[in-house]
Amino acid sequence: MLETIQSIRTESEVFKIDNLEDLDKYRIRFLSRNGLLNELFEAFKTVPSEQKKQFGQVINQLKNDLQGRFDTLKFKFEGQGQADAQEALDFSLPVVPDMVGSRHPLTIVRERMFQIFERMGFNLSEGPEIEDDWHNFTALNFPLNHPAREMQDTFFVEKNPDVVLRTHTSSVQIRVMEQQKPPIRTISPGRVYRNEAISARAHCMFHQIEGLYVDKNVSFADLKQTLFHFVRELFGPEIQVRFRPSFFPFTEPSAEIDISCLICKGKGCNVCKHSGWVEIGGAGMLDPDILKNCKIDNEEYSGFAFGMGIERIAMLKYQVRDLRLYTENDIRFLSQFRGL
Ligand code: 2U9
Repeated sequence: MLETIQSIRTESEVFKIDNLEDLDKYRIRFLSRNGLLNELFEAFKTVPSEQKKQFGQVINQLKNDLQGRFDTLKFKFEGQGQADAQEALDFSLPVVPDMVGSRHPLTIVRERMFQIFERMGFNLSEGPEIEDDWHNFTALNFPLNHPAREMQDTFFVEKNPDVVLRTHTSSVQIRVMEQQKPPIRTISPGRVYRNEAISARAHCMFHQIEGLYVDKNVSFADLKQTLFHFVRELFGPEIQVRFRPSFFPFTEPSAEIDISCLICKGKGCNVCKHSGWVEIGGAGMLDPDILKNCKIDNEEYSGFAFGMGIERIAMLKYQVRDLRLYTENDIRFLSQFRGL
């Protein structure tokens, strides 16, 4: 038995261990359940009892030595792995600038627009992009034969005439008026859909921001002052604003809102078609029938509403010449808005 013990010790001492893989082979060969040490303990059972003490001490010594070498090397190799990993990080290397992302220009403009109205006391309201006829058309006074209700202007969902992709975010504000009592001051930004061919100046999906104010004694002067303030905050104090009479089914009186051309400062250029003015949206006093549709007393309350296209505002603010740039994800376009 002593010979066996000695031969195992010799073999273990010459066993080359350079890494964790070798160490595992060592463990399997000597320390595992089927390893040489266990074989030795099995043989030890047959040793006559008067020799047990002598052999037992030698075997235990071997076991401790084998296990000791294993533990020492395990600690060394695992610790070494961590040290290697640490050495791989060289904190003195110069920093390679990472590509920093940028926010989308429509996000930047939408948030800025909302921030200006928020400071005037408006809150945010959002609603579904798939709408029913009532919230998108009927409650807003669109007559049954209005062209916007036609297939070529509106996307209908699954040929069901009662389910449309909303054509404006006014539908959200109908929902607000149905659920809340005045005073209401709310801003509804979001995607809208119209059945248009895609070009530099039109898209079948774009973003609107609409505003609604309902309270006692709301006047056209309130509407003008709100939009004057908004435009000056967004484009700067030099900007001029004008209201042109217009017509919408949901407002009376109605107006289109123009600002002095940002490119030529009102002198006349290609962008403003030499008029000195560019249109940014529409507005008007809420038709009393709309308040009635939402069960709001139109004798006691009046209101104003306005709407703008976010793409259009961003085009004017950042001189974007083609609507398609907003949806093409071209990094050369998007990276120009880094840091804004
Ligand atoms: C309710 C009632 C009426 C919102 C308004 C406009 C005038 C308008 C256009 C601007 C450019 C649409 O994106 S665009 O093509 N909008 O001219 N929008 S008044 O009127 C409302 C809103 C909500 C309940």
